[in-house]
Amino acid sequence: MIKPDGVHRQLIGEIITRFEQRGLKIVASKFVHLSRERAEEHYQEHTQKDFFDDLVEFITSGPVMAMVLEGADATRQVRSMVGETDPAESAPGTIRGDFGLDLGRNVIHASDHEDPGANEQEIDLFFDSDELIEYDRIDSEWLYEWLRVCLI
Ligand code: D4T
Repeated sequence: MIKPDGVHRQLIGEIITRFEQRGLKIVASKFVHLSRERAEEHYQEHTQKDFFDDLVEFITSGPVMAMVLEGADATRQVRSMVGETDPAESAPGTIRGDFGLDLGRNVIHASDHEDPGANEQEIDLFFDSDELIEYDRIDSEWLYEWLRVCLI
């Protein structure tokens, strides 16, 4: 999910291009202004943290671009492209390392790959099942060795 700072800073195209070029497949996308209720549910693990109110205020302060990306080990691959929570700790080349400076304005959210089921939960929070589109990328056989082996 590209956060309101990423949207206002016109980084949507740049960020989506990175995911597409990596080989990830966009299977759903939605430009949405989150309600307070949905934002609080999304960040419920942080309810007791002192930054919770500011976080909810920020994430509901403007539109976000939510999307579902598919690919081998996609959650882990995306997290590695996103960088650390704090942009100051994020390596150059990562999204937060290239476009962020401040922990509270870290441009993008991605599901936690170390929390099994988090990605499915978040997909359900943002999308109905009929909004996920099934299709094949035309370059799939060049992205996956096993697929090319099957086709030969
Ligand atoms: P999100 O969930 O936004 O992808 O971020 P992370 O998964 O990388 O990190 P997180 O859940 O620990 O934090 C959620 C969100 O809260 C902001 N934040 C975090 C903040 O404003 N102050 C803080 O001290 C922390 C730890 C940044 C990301």
